[in-house]
Amino acid sequence: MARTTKHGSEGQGNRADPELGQVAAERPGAPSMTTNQGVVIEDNRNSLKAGARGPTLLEDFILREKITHFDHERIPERIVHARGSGAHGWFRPYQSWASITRADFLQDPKRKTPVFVRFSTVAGGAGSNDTVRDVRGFAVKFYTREGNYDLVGNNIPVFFIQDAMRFPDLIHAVKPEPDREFPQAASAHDTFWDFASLMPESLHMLMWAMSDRAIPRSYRMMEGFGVHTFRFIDAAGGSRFVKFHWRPKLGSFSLVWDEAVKIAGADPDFHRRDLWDAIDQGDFPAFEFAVQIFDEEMAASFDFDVLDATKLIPEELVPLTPLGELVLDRNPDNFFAETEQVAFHPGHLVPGIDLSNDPLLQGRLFSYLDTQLSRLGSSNFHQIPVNRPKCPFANMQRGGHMRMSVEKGRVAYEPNSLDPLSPAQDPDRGYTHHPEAMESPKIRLRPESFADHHSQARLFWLSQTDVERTHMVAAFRFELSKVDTLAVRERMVGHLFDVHPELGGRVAAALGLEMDGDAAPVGREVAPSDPLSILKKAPETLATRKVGCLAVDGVSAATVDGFRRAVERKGGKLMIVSMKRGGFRSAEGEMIPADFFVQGGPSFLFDAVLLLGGATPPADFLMDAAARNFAADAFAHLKAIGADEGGVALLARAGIGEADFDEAVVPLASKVTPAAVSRFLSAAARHRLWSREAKVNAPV
Ligand code: HDE
Repeated sequence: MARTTKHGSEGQGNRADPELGQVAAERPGAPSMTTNQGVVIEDNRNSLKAGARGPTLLEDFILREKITHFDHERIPERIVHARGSGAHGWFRPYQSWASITRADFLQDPKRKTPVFVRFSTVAGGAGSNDTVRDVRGFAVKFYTREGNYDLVGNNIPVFFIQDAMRFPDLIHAVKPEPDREFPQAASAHDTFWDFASLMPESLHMLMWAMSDRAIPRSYRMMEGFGVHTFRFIDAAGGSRFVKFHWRPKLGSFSLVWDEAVKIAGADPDFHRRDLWDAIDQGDFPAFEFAVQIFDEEMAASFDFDVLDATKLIPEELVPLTPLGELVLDRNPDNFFAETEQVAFHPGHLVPGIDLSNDPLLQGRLFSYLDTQLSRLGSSNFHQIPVNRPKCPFANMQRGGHMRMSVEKGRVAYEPNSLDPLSPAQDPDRGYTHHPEAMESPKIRLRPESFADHHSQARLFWLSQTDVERTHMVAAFRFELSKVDTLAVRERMVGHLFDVHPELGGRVAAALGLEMDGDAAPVGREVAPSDPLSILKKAPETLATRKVGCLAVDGVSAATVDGFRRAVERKGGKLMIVSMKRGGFRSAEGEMIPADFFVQGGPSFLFDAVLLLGGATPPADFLMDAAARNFAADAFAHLKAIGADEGGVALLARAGIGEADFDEAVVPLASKVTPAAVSRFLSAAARHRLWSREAKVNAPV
C-alpha cells in the first residue's frame, strides 16, 4: 500500500512499513533522540538542504555533529593484543589467605570481588581471525576494595624474550612485514623466523607456540599464567615468591590445525562468539586461580633463574595451591566502552602483591601506562567507567584531556593547612614495596643464570604425548614452509636439533632439508612433567560442547529429539543444520527449524556431528559439496560421528567407507537404540579420536 509522509510517497508493496514505529510518539517509554547537547532531533534521516533536490547547508549543525563524531569513532588499536573479547564476572577466594598475603581480595571466602577479563590474540589487528596460531592474552582486572589489581597474563607460562629491550624487535618481526603489510596475524613468514632463529632464548616459547596451546578450542578452555615471578607480602611484611596460574574448570582443549584454518574462514569470530554465547546462555566460564609459592632459598636451589621469563617452575618442584575461583557471568553492554577501552597495566598493584626484578616485567611497568596515553588519549583514562576503581580514590592530580571528575575547593597540593579534609598520605594502609636489599654496579648485562635456552624447551618436548609431538612437528613444518629464505629455515632447524635430535630430525625430514644435528642435545638432563601436556589431563566431558545435527526432509523428529535430550543431559547443546535455513520436514510431518543452512554451518563449528540422511537420502543431499565436506571434515578432524543409513551413504560419497569406521563412528539403525546413543555420547565426550589421525594425515 502506498503511503504519503512528509518525506514523500513510498510504495510499500507487501513489505513491512519501515516508517511504522520509528517516531517517539509511537514508541511508548523510548526516549526522544537528541544531539549531544540534548536538543531533540526532529528528523534523523534527511540533512538540511536548500530545497528537496538542492545542496546541503553548512548550517546543519545536527548533521555536522553526527558526522564529526562518526569520523572520530576509532581510537588507535593496541600495538599488540589488538584483537580481544571481554567479560565481567567475579572472583572469590576459597578461604582466607592472610597467612601468605595481605591482599584484601584474598582474605574473605564470603566476599566476591568484581572483575573484568579480556582475552586476546597477540599478533593480529583488531579485525583479525580468532583461530590463528598465536599466544592468547588472559588479562584480569580485579576491582578490589583497596584499588584495582591487574593480572596481565597469557595462556602460555613463558615468553619469547628475557629482557624488555628486545620486545619492539620481537613484535616488529612477527607483525606484517612493513613493506607489504602481510601476512596478517601470522608468525609463518620470513621476518618472524629470521628473528627467532637468531634468538635462541625464544626456543622454549616457540615449543609452546607450535603446540596445540596456540590454537585453543575456546577462551573458556585454556589455561592462563602470570608468566613472571611476583611476590606475596603478608601483614607482617613477610615476602614469598609466587607464580600465578588460571585453570579452566572445563579442562584445556584445542583445535586441530586444519580445523583452525577452516574456522578462520567460516567464522572469524569463533572465540568471541563462543564466549558471548556461553555467557548469554548461562554457561558461565569458570577458572581456578592457583599459585606456586616458594621462597628465596628455594628459588636459589633451582637450576634456572626465577627472574627469567623464558623458564617455568615444573609442578613437580613446586605444586599448585588453589586460591579461589573466577566466574565470568556478564557480557559487556558495549564493546567499545568496555572491552576496547579497558586499560590493563602490570603496575596496577594492591597492597600484598609485589613485583620481582624480572627484566621483562620491569620493562612492562613502563610500557602499559605509556601506551594508554596514546591509545586512550589522556592521563585521565582511569576515569573511564571500565577502568575506574570501585573503591574511593582521591589525590591532588588535576586537569588533563577529558577530565570527568569535578574536584572542589582551592587546595590542589599537599602538604596543606587550608583544607583539613583533603587527601593525605597514609603510612598505615598505604602500598609498601618489599624492601629488597640492593647493591650492584649499574650495568647492561644479562646474568649467566639466564644462559640455558635448551633444557626447558626439551622438557616441554619430552612431556608431550606422541600425538602432541606430532602436532608440534607439523606446526614447525607449516610455519617454516612459509619461510622463503633457506638459510633461515636451516638455522631454525639447527636449533631444534639442539633441543632434541628427534624434533630436529623430524622437522628437517618434513621440510625436505638434508640436515643432521649432534647426537647430544644441548643443556641439562630433564625429567618430563605431565602437567605440561594438555592431552594427559584432558577430562572426558560434553559440558557446553556443540553437536551439529545435519538432517534432511524425512528424518524422524523423535530421533532428533532423543539425541537433543541425551546431549543436553550431558550439558551439551544440539544444533540443527539443514539443506535450507528454514529447517526440514520430519517424517512425522512437522517443520523442524534449523540453526544453520549447511554452507553456513560446516562441521568444524561443532565438537561432534550427527549425519541424518534418512533411509532414502535425497539426491541433493548426497551430491551437495557442503554436505559432503561436512562429513569429510568431521572425520578428518577426528570427531565423533553418528550416522544413519543416509549418513553412511554421505560418508561414502565423501570417500569414507565402512572399512574406515572406527569406535568414534557410530552407525545408527532406523530405530536408534539407547546403546548407540550412549556410544555416540561417550565418543563425543572424548572430544577427538586421536588414533584416527594416522588414517587421515600422512606421517610427519
Ligand atoms: Fe604485553 N603489552 N608487553 N605482555 N600484554 C600490551 O598494552 C609489552 C608481555 C599482555 O587485553 C600493550 O594496553 C611489553 C608479557 C596482554 O588489553 C603494551 C612487553 C605478557 C596484553 C604491551 C610485554 C604480556 C598486553 C598493548 C615486554 C604475558 C593485552 C596495549 C617487556 C605475561 C591486555 C596495552 C589487554 C598488552 C607491552 C610482554 C601480556 C604495548 C613492552 C610477557 C595480555 O603496553
